[in-house]
Amino acid sequence: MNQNLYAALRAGFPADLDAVAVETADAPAGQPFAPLLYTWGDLDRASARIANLLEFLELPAQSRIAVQVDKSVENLILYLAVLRSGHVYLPLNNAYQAAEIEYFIGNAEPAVVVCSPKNFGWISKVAFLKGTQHVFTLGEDRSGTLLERAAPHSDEHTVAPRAADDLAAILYTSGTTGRSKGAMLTHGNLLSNAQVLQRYWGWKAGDVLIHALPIFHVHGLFVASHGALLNGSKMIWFSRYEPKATIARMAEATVFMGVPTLYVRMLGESSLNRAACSKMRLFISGSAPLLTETFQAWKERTGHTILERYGMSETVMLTSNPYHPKDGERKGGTVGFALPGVGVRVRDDQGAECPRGEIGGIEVKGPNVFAGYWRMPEKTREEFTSDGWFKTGDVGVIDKTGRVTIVGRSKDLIISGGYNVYPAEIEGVINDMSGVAESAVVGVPHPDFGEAVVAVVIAQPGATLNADSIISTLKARIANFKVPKRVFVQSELPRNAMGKVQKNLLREAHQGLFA
Ligand code: MLC
Ligand code: AMP
Repeated sequence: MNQNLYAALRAGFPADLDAVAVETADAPAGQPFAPLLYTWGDLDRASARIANLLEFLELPAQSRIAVQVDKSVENLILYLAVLRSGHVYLPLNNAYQAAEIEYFIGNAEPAVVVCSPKNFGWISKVAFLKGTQHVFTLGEDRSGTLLERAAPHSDEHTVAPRAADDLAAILYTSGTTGRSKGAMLTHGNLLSNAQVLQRYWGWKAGDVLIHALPIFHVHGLFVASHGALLNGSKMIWFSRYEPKATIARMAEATVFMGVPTLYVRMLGESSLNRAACSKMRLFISGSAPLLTETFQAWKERTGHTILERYGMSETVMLTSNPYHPKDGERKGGTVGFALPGVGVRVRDDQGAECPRGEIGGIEVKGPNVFAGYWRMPEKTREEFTSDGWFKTGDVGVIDKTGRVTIVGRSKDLIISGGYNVYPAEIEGVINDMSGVAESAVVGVPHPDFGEAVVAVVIAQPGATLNADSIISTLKARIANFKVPKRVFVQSELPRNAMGKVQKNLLREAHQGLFA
């Protein structure tokens, strides 16, 4: 049987291909809003055209197709086209700046790059220099060369045969040291996880998903989109998140997925109440810790208990609070139980498995766990135990009933509004600025983003540094969500007897900055 993920998603489409699969809920930036309706047949035919274009280009097998565009339904269709053509989808956050893009393109060596028309000038230059043969454009408003070039191709296409362990996508995730690593996900990783979630979360006929997340990360691209596609469920499609408009569409929907910031922002709207959510059956949160106060406030305001789950780019979804009451209670502050087929264990520093109730490093195993980091066999080996479990870098505890609670991270990572920021990367960029001797980057509590990035910078002797100009220099060099919300220029960093920077003291000192 063809194990191509698209074949399985396609099998989930309803018999009536003229039914609406996606309805847009906002307009491309600066344009008047008129809803666009895409039927299931549209998704199939439009992805066939792009798949036929990719085949016409006679790309080497398993070519990487790198995509950095604004969110649109056509972007989703492009993803489906890459799957069905058997190539490898490589989504890039649209906040990434030139140096970041240069690294990803140099590392992944994509045969095709698709970018926004407004970025064609600089991205095509980078891509052609790195050996990419084809650069297409795709605008939020369906403009650009990709659709133009695909238009003459047939809207029928035979899905390329793929095995479960063939690559489907590469998702770059930053590391605690050095550069980003490309997590290689197979058709089998993605399909097994989507099927488990379809059952575990009780997807059913008549479900409608509000899709308000970006589609360049696991949460929006895989968890949300696959859920709806595999179940043949309609999506109400926001190209950017707007809390008031999202609440207004809940009367027509049943499922919503978001990072905690999306919930915090909706709680700030007076229109959020029980009546607005009366048709909804499931609110899912993940990608970052959901504060128990948000969990509680949501329950009080809407009458719904948010289901929190836990996952990673390398593993897709790992654990989930129960959907069905028979499987247990949804508890705030916990991430629930290992999903069916997923192994989760907690081990101490010596590698001994912790007794239930004791804290240790979370390790996981299962058909969802990725195939390794792209062209980094050493890194891949380091992140797996000798008996084949993946070390998540998260620290947690499993209770007697099997329920998992995350209590921290052994990796130096900040999660801001659901995006990961690695302090080592930001420190590296700051340290390269003239006049900087050293720096330390930490995350501190933030009411909107959960955590906010803060930098403490030390000047070289005789140099004068200005916090605002450090921020504006950073904005030109790294994605905006990585840029520190505040920079402090100090005379020294706190260090312990071994000379190691005491980041805990910096976090304590700036704890109340955004309170
Ligand atoms: C935007 N900004 C952020 C930010 N997002 N700052 C810190 N953290 C963030 N996440 C900043 C911008 O730099 C800008 O600053 C200002 O906020 C406004 O920008 P914006 O683009 O208008 O922001 P907005 O559209 O409001 O975006 C906020 C958001 C977005 C929460 C909607 O960040 C978002 O969609 N987050 C979801 C991320 C996600 O999907 N994560 C899943 C990863 S998968 P300035 O200074 O320029 O004005 C994963 C695995 C798993 O983790 O388990 O799911
Ligand atoms: P990413 O590399 O972007 O896939 O981020 C994965 C990381 O997000 C995990 O290793 C966790 O640290 C974090 N994460 C995901 N879901 C949750 C959650 N529900 N609670 C706490 N942390 C989470």
